[in-house]
Amino acid sequence: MSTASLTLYTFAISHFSEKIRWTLDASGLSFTEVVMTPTLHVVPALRMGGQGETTLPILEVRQPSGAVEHIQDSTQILQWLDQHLGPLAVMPRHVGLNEEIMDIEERFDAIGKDVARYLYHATLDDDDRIIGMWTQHANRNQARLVRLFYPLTRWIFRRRLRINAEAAAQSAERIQQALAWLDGRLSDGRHYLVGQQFSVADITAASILAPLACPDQHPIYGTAQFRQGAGHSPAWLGNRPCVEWVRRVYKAHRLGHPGLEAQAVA
Ligand SMILES: N[C@@H](CCC(=O)N[C@@H](CS)C(=O)NCC(=O)O)C(=O)O
Repeated sequence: MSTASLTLYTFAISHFSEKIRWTLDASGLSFTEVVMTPTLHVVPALRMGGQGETTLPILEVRQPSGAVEHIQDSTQILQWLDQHLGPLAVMPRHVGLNEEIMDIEERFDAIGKDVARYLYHATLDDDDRIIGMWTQHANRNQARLVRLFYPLTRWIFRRRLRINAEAAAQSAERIQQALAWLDGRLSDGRHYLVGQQFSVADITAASILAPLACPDQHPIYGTAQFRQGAGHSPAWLGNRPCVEWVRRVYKAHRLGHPGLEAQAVA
């Protein structure tokens, strides 16, 4: 099994992709990243995932025998990695710890869509900005296609992710509840969310909140261009302890990622 090669299909801007990219890096598992272009990912994701879903990340596992398996959904990928290439240091198997870690993973996964909806609600009509972010790893023809179809894509995207003022306000509410929970958890001065060690609980919370906390080490969210966008500095975000914590976790633990100069396809 150890000789299986791993390919991770991602979006550069996806916080769920970041969660797995970070887990692989933190676990010392080498992988090739294929950064996909939103819109053009749909057909390959449906084909690879095989369950009618178009979401990334998807992990491709290629055995020396030539057998290929695809795992779609970040939680499924974590479990697969731990079962087949683990035990992963970031997923300690001690019964109590493991349950707590996976509860926190689930808690922050649950607001992943809210973070996306909240931010897209503020920016989706800024065509150049969104197309620019979506096509950073696209070739010229792919970028042209994305631009050409953007009005249609935006229409579909708005409906699929329910990007409207009312839903965005509800998302902001749910995000604030998660931030309040995190502030409470950190109020005893702890460094890590579970026990004394860095784990998938920290990776998930920090990755999912990265688009709001904009840590310097994130290749997209850490850029001045992203930070200056609308919706990134709501009053409720402020300098709350959990936002500082996300930045500290990134600074301390998001080391050694080679960047996103990965192969870009579709
Ligand atoms: N439950 C999924 C959620 C992943 C997800 O929502 N991915 C977004 C990007 S952050 C996506 O692929 N959106 C495009 C689509 O749904 O086609 C996971 O944990 O992997």
